[in-house]
Amino acid sequence: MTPDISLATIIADTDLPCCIYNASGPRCSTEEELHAIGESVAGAILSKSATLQKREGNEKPRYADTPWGSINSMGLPNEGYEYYAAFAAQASQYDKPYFMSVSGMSLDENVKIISDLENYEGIAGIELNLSCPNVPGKPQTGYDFEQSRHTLEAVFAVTTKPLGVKLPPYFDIPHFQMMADVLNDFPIAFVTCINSVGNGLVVDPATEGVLIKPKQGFGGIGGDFVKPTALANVRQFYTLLNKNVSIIGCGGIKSGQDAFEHILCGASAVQIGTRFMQEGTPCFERIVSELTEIMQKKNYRNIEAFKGKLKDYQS
Ligand code: RRO
Repeated sequence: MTPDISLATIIADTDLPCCIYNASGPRCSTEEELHAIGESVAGAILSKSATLQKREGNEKPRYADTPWGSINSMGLPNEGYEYYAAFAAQASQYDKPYFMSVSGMSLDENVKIISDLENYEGIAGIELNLSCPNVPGKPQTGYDFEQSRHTLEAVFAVTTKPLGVKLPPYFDIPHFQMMADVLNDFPIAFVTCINSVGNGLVVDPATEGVLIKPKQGFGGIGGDFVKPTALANVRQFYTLLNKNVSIIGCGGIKSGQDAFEHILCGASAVQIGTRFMQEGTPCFERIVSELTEIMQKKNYRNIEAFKGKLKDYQS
């Protein structure tokens, strides 16, 4: 990192040495994978979304790369929340915070997990996933505003830890306002925008078939095509939410320029999903150096210098 340029940020009242880290999902399911993130330049470690019990997830193949990104229908494979809660003790060896993603299969499950996490130290915050698109028969909570409110009432009643939410992408202006109205009634620490664009379909003309096995090939879309949607969601929630809520950008970030755009729209940190899956931990170092170079050229010494400062169209 260039000495006079800092990528440090603060999320959930915790210092991150670098504003770039992993999205929940790729390469963060096992201790080995979480340690690899700890050893990289990523500014935080975030776990795979955890359920009450260990889950195998959907049938394979359940992830595919495409020329523009990825499609997945993993179906929440994970080791169960106790495994990720126990990792907090090991994460303390790194000079960066550890966040846990939680995605219970029901409201009761979320309440049970989140109340039990009170017994663990070393978890800087909980990212409550309101947007898994891939469990057959389970709608995405974030698309049901009343259910989202009900969920937040229940989980905030049982936690003292900083809690943020991972949202699905919204596409209609009134929906941004409706979700912001819900979130602004709670002491939300951060909002991560966006999860994958749910239930896309990728067709292979050679085989005349789909790319992944679960759900007749339908799955969450990540990568290049989701960046404009991710930027729109970051911008909307940056504008609409209470000012003490940090926005974490996720979606289509594979270069320093992509990270720069997310921060301009209002992101205090950015997460890497598809590209981290494809490239592994070296992506963090590369994106850090690309972003640093952009900041150097523009004479920005820290991310506060341009965070949220997106300009309207100027003729
Ligand atoms: O495990 C998954 O299928 C998955 C989850 Br929980 C999520 O939140 N987003 C996604 O694209 N896949």
